[in-house]
Amino acid sequence: MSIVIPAHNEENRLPQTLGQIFAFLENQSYTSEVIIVENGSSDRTLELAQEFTSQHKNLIVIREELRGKGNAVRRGLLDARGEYRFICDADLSMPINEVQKFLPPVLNDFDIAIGTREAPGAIRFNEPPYRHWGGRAINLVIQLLILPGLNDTQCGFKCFRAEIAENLFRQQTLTGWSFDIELLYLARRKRLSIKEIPIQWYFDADSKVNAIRDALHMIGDIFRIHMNALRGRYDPKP
Ligand SMILES: Nc1nc2c(ncn2[C@@H]2O[C@H](COP(=O)(O)OP(=O)(O)O)[C@@H](O)[C@H]2O)c(=O)[nH]1
Ligand SMILES: [Mg+2]
Repeated sequence: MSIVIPAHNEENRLPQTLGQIFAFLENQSYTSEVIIVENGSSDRTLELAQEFTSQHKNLIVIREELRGKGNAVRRGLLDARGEYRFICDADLSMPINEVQKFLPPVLNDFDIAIGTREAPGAIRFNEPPYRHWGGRAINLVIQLLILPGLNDTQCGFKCFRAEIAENLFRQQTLTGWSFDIELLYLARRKRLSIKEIPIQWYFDADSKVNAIRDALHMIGDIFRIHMNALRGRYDPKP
């Protein structure tokens, strides 16, 4: 398995996350790698990540020149070698044990498994109401225009089978926070199976999301995907 962590100014949150991930992986029967993709940080995220490589041979640290979470995730998922490729936010806002719900033998026969904070069985801890209702409003627009039926496209924990990742991420055009919406839209068009996995999720006040600016940008991106689709930009090349 590959665990891909996009990291931007994460010097405070990354050490604990890496400690928990490696402790978990050491007890698993499968082989694994962890890929940190850093871009645009103004703190010591890159140096700190590189220091960890001396203790962990299966840790790869990448500096991506292009900005944005979407660019970082694409780079990591395409460089990864795992049969299963798991995107994981640097704050590990989901207990690492939950990863097992995204993998065989617990989960079988899927192309993409996405963490959801909205399905029955999910638990959200400490999320402020403004963030929750802001997220719900954006999800409404996403469902109306692009992805009916998916209640949480933005959760930072998603697992792709290798060939699905290779296929989808090459078609990605969005570079920022909304990249998940485009990927899931592409997946729907290809009739891939998307499984929603209810998770435990802990809100972290140290979020990199700027509620107003990023929400407006996401609304713009949602319309961009909608227009791209109408213009046939996602159609298979002849
Ligand atoms: N590499 C990279 N990672 C980013 C960028 N923007 C956000 N991230 C990462 O995206 C993840 C989610 O960010 P977070 O602040 O936890 O967002 P929230 O959980 O939605 O509040 C974290 O791992 C961030 O470091 C970026 O521009 N580049
Ligand atoms: Mg977070």
